[in-house]
Amino acid sequence: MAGGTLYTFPDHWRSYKPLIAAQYSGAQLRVLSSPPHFRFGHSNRSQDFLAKFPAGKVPAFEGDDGFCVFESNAIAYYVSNEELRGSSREGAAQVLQWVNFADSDIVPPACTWVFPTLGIMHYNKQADGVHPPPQITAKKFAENQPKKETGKKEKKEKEKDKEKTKEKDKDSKEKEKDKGKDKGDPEEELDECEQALRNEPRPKDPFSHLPKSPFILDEFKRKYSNEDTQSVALPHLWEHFDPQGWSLWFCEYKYPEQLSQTFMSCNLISGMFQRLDSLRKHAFASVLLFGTNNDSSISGVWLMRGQELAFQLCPDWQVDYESYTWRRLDPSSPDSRVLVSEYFSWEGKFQHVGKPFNQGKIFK
Ligand SMILES: N[C@@H](CCC(=O)N[C@@H](CS)C(=O)NCC(=O)O)C(=O)O
Repeated sequence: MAGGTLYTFPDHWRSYKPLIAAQYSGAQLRVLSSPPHFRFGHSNRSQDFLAKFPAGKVPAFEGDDGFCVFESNAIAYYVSNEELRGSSREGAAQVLQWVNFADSDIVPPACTWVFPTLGIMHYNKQADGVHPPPQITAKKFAENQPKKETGKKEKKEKEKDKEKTKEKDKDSKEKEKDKGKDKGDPEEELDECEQALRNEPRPKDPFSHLPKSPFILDEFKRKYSNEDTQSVALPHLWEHFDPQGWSLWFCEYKYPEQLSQTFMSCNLISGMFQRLDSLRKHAFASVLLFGTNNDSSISGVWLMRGQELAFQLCPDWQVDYESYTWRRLDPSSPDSRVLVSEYFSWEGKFQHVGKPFNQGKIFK
């Protein structure tokens, strides 16, 4: 049975297709639709995500066995069972027929009709005329389908429901028209994706509570990137460092015995940096790998805004930091200065490490 993770945003109607199929087939789907695990508009644009799903769209499915597939219909197909896919060639063709029919003939007019009532788009009279109302199209087809017997009582209930729905549709359409009248100018129209993005709570700056600091991280980064570390960047750091607004930390990877190939250890470091992308404005780090295959360790020095470990301020930043031990460095102590100097310049004795420097990565 195909089990795995479905990436989406909350209540995304396209995701209902795989979710419903999974309900029928018994496939186990884990849904990641909100932070810290998945944030629509961010996570689906990350390198990690794009490597697996080049279209960068949701829903997207990652199987427990690593198989990745996007497009809601394809995912629904994959998590289905034989009965849902059609067990004969004819059955399978009919399933495909209805899937395609829904996409081409039901979804577009349904969007034109339904999105305005959801407040996703404004009512658009012109567009409304382009497609026949979905109820009409679908009704035409439904009428031609072999009918199932329905009990009298059930029929009556259904009739009542139909009437109610008609009334509601009329009401909301009327309201939408009135809304349209009030608005002289056509307003910005959002499609459902834009709407979902807009609905995402805007991330607040996790450092907004801190008083302004005279230390400008970008200036230091520029010195570090363009000039000599020992003779220019480090003296600049010590001259301008603001110990009230910023802090320095030493970190060590907790599980060196699990580090095997050095390229994998490097991926571990770069993976962490990637996941911390949104912290770049507020932090700088040099994280180094020591030793060689099957005998290595990772440690580094971080410069970050505030007096707390910044990772604690935002759930998105908490994936990796607990795999490290953290020690605050006193910027006025000569030992700390040596440590910072060695880690930032990738030169020195690294006495506490006991393994030779192998390579380093800079977070900036
Ligand atoms: N045909 C695709 C459509 C998927 C799609 O367009 N998804 C939009 C959300 S509605 C998306 O992920 N857009 C990416 C973005 O806006 O970042 C399907 O059925 O899965």
